[in-house]
Amino acid sequence: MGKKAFITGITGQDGSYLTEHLLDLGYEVYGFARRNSVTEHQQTRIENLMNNVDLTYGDMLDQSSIDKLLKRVNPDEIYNLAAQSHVRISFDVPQFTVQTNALGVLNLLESVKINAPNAKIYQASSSEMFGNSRDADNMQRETTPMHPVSPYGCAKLFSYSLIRNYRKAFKLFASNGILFNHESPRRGANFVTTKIIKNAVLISKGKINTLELGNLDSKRDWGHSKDYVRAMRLILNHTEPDDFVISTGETKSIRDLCKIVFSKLNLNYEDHVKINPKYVRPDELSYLCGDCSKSKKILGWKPKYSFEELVDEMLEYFLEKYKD
Ligand code: NAP
Ligand code: G4F
Repeated sequence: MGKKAFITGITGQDGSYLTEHLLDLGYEVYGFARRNSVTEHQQTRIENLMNNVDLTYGDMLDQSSIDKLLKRVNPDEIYNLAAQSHVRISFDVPQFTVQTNALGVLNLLESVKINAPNAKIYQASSSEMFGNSRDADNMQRETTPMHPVSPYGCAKLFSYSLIRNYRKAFKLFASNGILFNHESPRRGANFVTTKIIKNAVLISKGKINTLELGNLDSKRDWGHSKDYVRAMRLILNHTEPDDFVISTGETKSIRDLCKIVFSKLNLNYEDHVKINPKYVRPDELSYLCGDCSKSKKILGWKPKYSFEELVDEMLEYFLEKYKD
């Protein structure tokens, strides 16, 4: 019988790719879905997998739902991907963000301690935890100080610390993946990559004329979600629990991304992109570029997708979607 994996956040971008990856490897996959008034919305990304996963209603804020699943399944591996994952929105709903992204992880760890103490736990930690901190070589790595600049980043830093604390204090196999931005055609519509690529395609088809954005000068290290979910499994299958940066080591500004995407569609971004202060954040993380040497050396992980291939895949997806 294959290993049993419990994925929180299974309906999200990473949850859907991780499910496909684990099913391919022969795992049994269990997941939580939250109640949504439009049920179909909950399952859009995993529609094709519904016959192969065990999906139950649950929420990180409802510890009884976590307890029930862990008692019933006793999973070998737990991937905690559930989060209010939008940084800008964490300024609008800071309490919900902190409850889910921080206290939700505490709920999970407490439940694991009692109901499944031998399960290995992966925590979806984030490069947003670094804030505007970087090493002398302009990169962030596992040892770089963390000074988050958003409620999202603060909550993720709390959870990151809790994972390390429970690892040491209670001997849980609990690991952090410190993942830099990763994207795909399944990325939510209000993250900057999808927002730029989808709207540039709509502009190229004459359906709209303008794209409103916030800060064009921040820089991000963008990889592909498919590569990053492979890393999650490697992290849990390493001999000991530890913390790992997953990144590409390349960085580009939002302006660079606009230029690249619009020019692929034979457009000039300056004719269409307008700044709307509503998309500028109260505080901003201006630069990310991750050094993943530790993951390369210890896990043997490296990304397969280039930035160019990521952009092309997302462009093809939206060109096909809006072809008529
Ligand atoms: P995503 O697409 O926004 O997915 C988030 C998932 O969490 C969704 O399934 C969502 O369910 C679920 N969720 C939200 N609140 C919940 C709650 N209270 N209880 C249970 N489930 C809840 O995010 P993603 O891009 O896949 O990211 C996965 C994880 O990695 C997140 O923790 C994110 O913070 C972290 N991360 C992401 C990146 C990145 O660049 N993508 C980088 C570093 C870290 P609904 O479908 O019901 O909303
Ligand atoms: O695409 P973003 O919203 O991603 P952000 O804030 O970097 O967060 C993502 O990556 C984190 C890892 O570093 C994850 F932990 C987190 O869950 C999420 O997946 O914004 C990227 C950049 C920012 O500097 C933002 O200010 O794009 C800038 N930006 C400019 N105009 C915009 C916009 N971002 C969004 N979402 N929308 C805009 O109109």
